[in-house]
Amino acid sequence: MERGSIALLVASALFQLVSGTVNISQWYPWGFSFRATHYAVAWVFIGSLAIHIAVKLPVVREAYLGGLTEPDGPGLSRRGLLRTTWVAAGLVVVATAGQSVPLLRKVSVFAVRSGDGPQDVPVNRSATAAGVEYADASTWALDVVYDGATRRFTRDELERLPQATETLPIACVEGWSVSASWEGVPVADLLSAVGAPASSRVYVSSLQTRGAFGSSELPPQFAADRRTLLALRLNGAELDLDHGYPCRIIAPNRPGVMQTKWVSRLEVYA
Ligand SMILES: Nc1nc2c(c(=O)[nH]1)N[C@H]1C(S)=C(S)[C@@H](COP(=O)(O)O)O[C@H]1N2
Ligand SMILES: [Mo]
Repeated sequence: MERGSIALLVASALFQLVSGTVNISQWYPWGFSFRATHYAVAWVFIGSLAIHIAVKLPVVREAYLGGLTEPDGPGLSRRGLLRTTWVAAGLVVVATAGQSVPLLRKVSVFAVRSGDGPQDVPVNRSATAAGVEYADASTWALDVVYDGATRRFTRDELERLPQATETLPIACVEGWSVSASWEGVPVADLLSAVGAPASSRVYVSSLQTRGAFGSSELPPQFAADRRTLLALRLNGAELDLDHGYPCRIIAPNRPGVMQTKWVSRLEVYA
């Protein structure tokens, strides 16, 4: 039991550390879902820790009742162990605190790096990384599908519709958030253009050909909210290709991962 629980404890801790670090650098050399696996292995870790503590309880009890004595022989002393723990914890703090402490940004190698993107907004995944090769306004068009019919909007047609401007953040689940001014067509207007009720569910898909997050769903309350835009412009200029040109979704109170870029199709379900 003891050996087994230690093996499990060490294996699961190493797995979490290595896969988590690799995930921070957005490198996925494996075939499984990072999130689901990381979550499941966290439970394995907690379970093996509980077993380990239970197995060691008699030793802990004995140490407390008999007083703490330094064990003889080779190995780390109690002081040495504590010192090592402090140093390790200090290194972890320095390696990550730059996320919140600007002074430490350069040395915090594990902190979230949003980088500097075009138009003063970081880029999470570039058009090249997403395999978007066909974002040309002369051939691109947006399909809005509702009740068996498809209405096609060219980029010019979208530009001629009444435009709205909203200040909304991109809030990435990886730990950065940047507010920006977005200009475009309220999704609610597109719904009424195809005769769909305001409280419809909208399935958004994009030109993306590689990787996750190429589509998302706008629940009815998001689709009906007039601040939810199909954005064409960002911070006063044409949307950059890496920010989702020809158009992208921007909605309030929505994780960045669902602010779908390079939108090509809206499927509306009443
Ligand atoms: N099609 C598509 N849209 C996407 C993504 C993506 O990978 N593909 N990434 C999302 C994520 S995780 C974030 S945080 C935002 C970032 O938008 P930005 O790159 O314009 O800052 O876009 C979202 N939209
Ligand atoms: Mo994100």
